[in-house]
Formats: sequence, C-alpha cells, structure tokens
Amino acid sequence: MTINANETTTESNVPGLKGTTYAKLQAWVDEVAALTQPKDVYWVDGSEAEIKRLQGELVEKGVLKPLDESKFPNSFAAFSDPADVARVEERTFICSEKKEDAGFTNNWMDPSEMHAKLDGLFKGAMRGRTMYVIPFVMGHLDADEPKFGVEITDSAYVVASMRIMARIGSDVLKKIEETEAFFVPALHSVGAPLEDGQEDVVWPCNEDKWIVHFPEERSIYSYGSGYGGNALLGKKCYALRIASVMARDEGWLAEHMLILKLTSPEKKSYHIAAAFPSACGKTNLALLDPTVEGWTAETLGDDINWMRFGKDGALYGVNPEAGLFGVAPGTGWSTNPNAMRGIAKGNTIFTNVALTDDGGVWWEGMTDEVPAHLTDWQGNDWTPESGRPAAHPNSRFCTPIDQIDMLSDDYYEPNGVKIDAILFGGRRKTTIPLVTEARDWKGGIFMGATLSSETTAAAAGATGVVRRDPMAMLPFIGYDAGDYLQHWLDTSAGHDPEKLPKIFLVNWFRRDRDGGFAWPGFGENSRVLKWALERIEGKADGVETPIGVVPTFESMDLTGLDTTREQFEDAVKFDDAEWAEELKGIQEWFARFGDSLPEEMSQELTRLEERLAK
Ligand code: GTP
Ligand code: SPV
Ligand code: MN
Repeated sequence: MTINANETTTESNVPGLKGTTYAKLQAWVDEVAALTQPKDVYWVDGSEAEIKRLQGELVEKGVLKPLDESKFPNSFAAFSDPADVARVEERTFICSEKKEDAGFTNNWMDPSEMHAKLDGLFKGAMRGRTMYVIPFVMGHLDADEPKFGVEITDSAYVVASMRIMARIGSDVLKKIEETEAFFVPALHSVGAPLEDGQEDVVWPCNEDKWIVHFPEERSIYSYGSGYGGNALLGKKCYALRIASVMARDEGWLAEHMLILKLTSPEKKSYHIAAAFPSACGKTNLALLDPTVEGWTAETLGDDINWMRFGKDGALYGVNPEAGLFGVAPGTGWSTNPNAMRGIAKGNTIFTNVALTDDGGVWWEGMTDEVPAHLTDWQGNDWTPESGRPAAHPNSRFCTPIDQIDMLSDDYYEPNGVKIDAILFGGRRKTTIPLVTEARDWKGGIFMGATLSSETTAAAAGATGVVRRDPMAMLPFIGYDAGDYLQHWLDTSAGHDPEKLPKIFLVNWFRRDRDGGFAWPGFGENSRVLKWALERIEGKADGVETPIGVVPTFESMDLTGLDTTREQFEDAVKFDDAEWAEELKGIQEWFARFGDSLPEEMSQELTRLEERLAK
C-alpha cells in the first residue's frame, strides 16, 4: 500500500491538513507510514472542529465517556488497561552511541541494535488504525529558538491529550515549514494492530513496552503504552529527556520543576521553582492558595521548567507545556481549590478516576464526604465498604493551563521569569526537616544531587521505597547523571553568586511522633515559602545545623494555625541519629557515580561529613 498524505481516504480526514511542503518532514511521515502500515494518515490541524470530531469518534468507540455537561462541560473520562497505568521506568531507554554517556541511572542498548528491535516492533504496528501526525512546539512558538517536535501516533486519545498539553496544529506546522526548522521526530504506537474484521478494545496497548530515546539523533520511539508520560511524547520524553541533552549542549537547564509567583504584602514579587519527584506535590504547590495573611500566588507551571541565564546574569525559567496532567487523588476543594475551579470549567480528560451515578467524577480526597455508590476505575460497583480505592492512585486530570484563574500573565512571556529561589523536595517520613536553607549555591546543588524520596504510583513498581532522585530527575536525565550534575555546576560557574537563586530543601511529608503528617501542608506551605523569601531578604531567623539553616518556632509565621511548639519542632528537627543513617545512604549513592561524580560534589560530601562529625 502506498500512503499519500495528500489523498486522504476517510471521511474524518477531509478537513485536516494535507501533508506538508517540508520535504524532510513529509519523507519521515511517508517512511513511518510505509513501516507501520496504517489504514490512513491524518494530519492534525488543532482546530475546534477537528477535536469535536475526534471526541465524537472516541465516544462512539467507548474510549471516552462524556460527563454530565452541567457539571463538567466538554469533559470525558477514559479508563486504561489495568496493566497500563503509569510510566514504565524499567522499559525506558537512553540509547546514546556510547554506553557511558547514558550513565548508571539509565537503561541502555546499542543504538543500531535498538533500531533493529524497533523496526521489528513498528512493522505493521498501525494496521487497521489511523496514523495521526501532530506538529507541536514545546515552549512558545515565538521563542528565539522554538523547540519543535512532530508526534506520530495511532491513538486518538493521545491526540486529544496532546492538544491540551502542548501547542499543536497548523500554526506550528506553518512555522516549521517556513523556517525549515529542526523537529524532534517522536513516534508512538499502542502496539495493537487490528486485523481485518478484528474488534478493537477500549484501551489498546501491548504487554511489551518500549520507551526509547536516541539522544544524539534527538529522536523518540514509544511502543506498547497509551498512558501519560509514556505516550504524550512532548512531556517527559521530549521536554525532559531529550531537552536535557539539548540543554547540556546549548548551556541551559531542562528541569522537572513547577514555577510559582508569590507577591508579598509590600507588593514585591518573587518566582520560586521547585523540583519534587513524581506525585510529590508540584501541582499542588504550583496552584497554591496561600493561607498566610497578605500574600498572593500566581502560577506559571506545574511540571517542567526550562531555565537559561539571562544577559543580566540571573536565571530565567519558562514552562514549555500548555496543560496540567495532574494527579487526581488528593486534589480537592480543601487542598487545591485552584485546580478544582480550573477542572470545573471543563475541557478536561480524566483517566482512571471513578464515576459518580449522576455523570460526574470522584477520587479519594476530592470531597470530605465519600459518595455512597460509585463505579470504580475498573468499571465495578464501589461503595465505601469495598475496601479498595475507587480511583487509581495515579489517576489524572488533563486540563488546559489557561483555565487556571491564578495563571500569571508572565506564563505568556517567551523568555520566562527571573527565578529567585529553587526548592528541592521529596517525600520522606523521617530525617529531612520541613525546610532547610542551603549554605550557598554549591551546597544547594549538593542538596539536589542527594535528594531522596519514597517511590509513588506515578511509575510502575513498588511504592514507598526510599531512593535517591537527583533534582527529581532520576527517571528523566537523558545522559550520564554525573555529567548532569557537572552541567549544573558549569552553567552557573562565573555568575555573580548574588544573582543566583537561593536554594532550599523541603519535606512536606515528615511524620510526627504519632505517625501523622508533622506539617499540615498544601496552602499552609505558603508559610514555609514566606520564611524562605524572608531569609533571602535577611529578615527571618534560623538555626544553623550541620545540613543548613532551619527555622525557629518564632521565625515561622504560624498565625491562625494551632500548631504547637512541640509539633513544629517535630517538623523541623535535625536528628543526629537519623543523619548518621542518611550519610551512609548519601555515601553509597555517590559511590555509584564512579569517576563521573563532580569533584565539587565529593568536596561537599566531605564538608558534610566533617560538620556531622563535630
Ligand atoms: P507528578 O504530576 O507526578 O509530577 O506529581 P506532582 O509532583 O505534581 O504531585 P502532586 O502535586 O500532584 O501531589 C501528589 C500527591 O501528594 C497528591 O495526592 C497530593 O494530595 C499530595 N500532596 C501534595 N502536596 C502535599 C502536602 O503539602 N502535604 C501532603 N501531606 N500531601 C501533599
Ligand atoms: C510524572 O510522572 O512526573 C508525571 C506524570 O508528571 S507523567 O506524564 O506520566 O510523566
Ligand atoms: Mn511530573
């Protein structure tokens, strides 16, 4: 069969784009079509009419369930295969030419071997399905050097989700064509070809999953999964794994961070970037509703931050995404009203949440009152007595970011905003205080390099296991982890230390002596941010500990909270015995880097060992 994108063959194709004048792109699309053998090829224009048509098709096939229009306008629920619910780190590969360039934190396979493997997998993989071509840009179309990509996928659910998460369609294609731009080719298939007459399933996928990156080629191949970061290739695959390699080569930073603007009662504004591992609180902090008197918050992004040094020597951050792909459980009117208001405006795709009997959605933590009856994410009847969660722990809402009322106007600024503070944080029951100020920039990079967290449902595998997660980028660094830390040191070297952001380590998840959370979290985290910003201004007290400065009871604004001194001290405590254990963990972690550990990081470790020994 020959594929000619200019002769689209099905009804649904008619209003779409008719291929491209850009020979390089057309050649790649033709080559993929010849390999994957779809029933037709469709160029996504990103229009309103197009999405309506796709939604209609997805509803007819039972892939999307429309929700009650009065509650969630233009919104849908999708339910995945129970074996396709999260990123698959075990099946994620960085196929650099040399194995050592992938480093010890990544899976690696020889690129030519992997290409042969992928050719085999993709051969005929789209039979019986439509192949969608999605031109997209991460970041702004009018950025100095827009970062283009083209995702080819055989999943209309992916098209509908990419339309929310990235800027896609005809405007992007036009600019790619006009500038004959470089684009990252990102090929995705659910890996479930349909033979003649074969009935499709609601969530096609394959047991065999491969999420593969070729850093030198700057290309992405994803096979077998339809879920989140495995399939929406602009997100983790491009904006972190491939972008981190681009950033290394071009002198910038691609990070797993939210960006938040905070304004003080004196109307002074600050921008905070924060790196927390998956399902450790980025979206919640990004949509913070401050409880502390007089402070206001605006958001710029909840997951990815591309940072560059400006000519003035300061660090500027921009969110390259256009939507939120947020963890549903725990997102509620009391914990995250900004997210709830955004979601309620509609235009949202929910995946693996529970359904209420009146056409709405529900998940654990959405409301205090638990509905008496639900249909759980697997389609079974559910009651509070069922003894299992109604929504999958990694169920998600996918919502356009411009529906968030507190979105900052600066989100639209292609060059981003000046970052005043960087937080690194993880989910630790013990050891890590609520907040610790780094001694200096390198001490802060050390905090990032040794960041640790308990694993969550955002990735397949065991949850609750403590692992090191450098800068919350462990699953997302597209090259050697030691070189990545060196790159942080190198890009910032020679800059005026006064202009560098101040770095803090935070932990919203420490437990108190009764086993509950030692800190109320969510909106109350504004108190911690206030303390951090007052440290920058030289206005707040703190206590020196071997790991950095932690707040005193008096220095933290706890007005209106019933937190006792004892509870607060549980939250900010530096404990010798815990840190003796922690030090061992850090030493073991650094030993794994071998020669690629930056000299400055082993010096920082020596300094910490000395301070702890005193
Ligand atoms: P990814 O989208 O996977 O990168 O996750 P994320 O870092 O954006 O995490 P998110 O904000 O979605 O939070 C994940 C879970 O942590 C949710 O269940 C939240 O309710 C919970 N959480 C977030 N912030 C806090 C907090 O301050 N305290 C407590 N106790 N839980 C929190
Ligand atoms: C994460 O796991 O960090 C996410 C969700 O933000 S996913 O898009 O699946 O990567
Ligand atoms: Mn994330």
